[in-house]
Amino acid sequence: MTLTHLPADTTPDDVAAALARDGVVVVDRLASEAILDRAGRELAPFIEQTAFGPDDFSGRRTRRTGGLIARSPACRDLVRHPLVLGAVKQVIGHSTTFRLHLTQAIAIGPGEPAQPVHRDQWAFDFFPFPKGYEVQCNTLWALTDFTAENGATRVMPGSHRHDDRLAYAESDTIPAEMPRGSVLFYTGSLYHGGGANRSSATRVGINLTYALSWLRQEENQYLSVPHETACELPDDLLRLIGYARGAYALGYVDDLRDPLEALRGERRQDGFGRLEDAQARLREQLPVPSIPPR
Ligand SMILES: O=C(O)CCC(=O)C(=O)O
Ligand SMILES: [Fe+2]
Repeated sequence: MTLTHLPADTTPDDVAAALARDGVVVVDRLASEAILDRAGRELAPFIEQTAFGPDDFSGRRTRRTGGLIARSPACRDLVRHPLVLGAVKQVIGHSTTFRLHLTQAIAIGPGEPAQPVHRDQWAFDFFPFPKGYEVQCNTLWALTDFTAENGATRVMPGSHRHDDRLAYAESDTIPAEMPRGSVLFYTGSLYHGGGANRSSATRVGINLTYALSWLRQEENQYLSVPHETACELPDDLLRLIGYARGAYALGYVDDLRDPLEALRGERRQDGFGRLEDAQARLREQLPVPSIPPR
């Protein structure tokens, strides 16, 4: 088992190809020091106030701090990183739209044992999705270096093709070591888990995940982002966090209004239009900016 690392000037195609092959890939040093510093500064007071997890899965020496769209403008940029959105679109763009699934700073403290190995898509009530049908794509941005000693995520490249509900141990996995600013991509079907932190410092990652829009979001964005804050956010970010229909009709408001129209206080009377046109429009609205040439 080896973990593929790609350079920061890689393309969405290469990230998506690695994910199709292995279910996991690291892009090294993608985030600038400036955005990492901003994110660190914005999140620090919230992480400090977060309680440790209540059980072995959440981690009794781990703090999980959410609501990052509301709390951290830097995370609003990370969540829309063009390389990420371009790759995510290829991994789960087989449905009409995808959206943000959760935002979570994961701070694994010294002495934390390894998290049980799992698939993140088990969150969907353990529904047995068909092999190869990806429903979720994750990013975990390294705010500190990730090392085997300090709790780097443990991964099993290729395990996205394994059977469901298998029990693996830490010894079946390898550490996703990466320097600060790198981002670990993995599909919802990859077997993985947080690593044991045998160092004296806390390991911090920012987990931003995306899933098909017809599945329920793990983090409720409508309540995690206060209404007043949502009203100030740009349309593309709002659509990404969930103010868009999940397919032709999912998530509409009262008289067939699109959620974004409702948030903006607009009222159109023409409903959603023809199915094909509506689907094409929803796809076009996906915020997938092109990567400027270097
Ligand atoms: O923090 C990590 O390295 C991964 C955590 C994880 O996999 C989870 O909480 O689902
Ligand atoms: Fe996980």
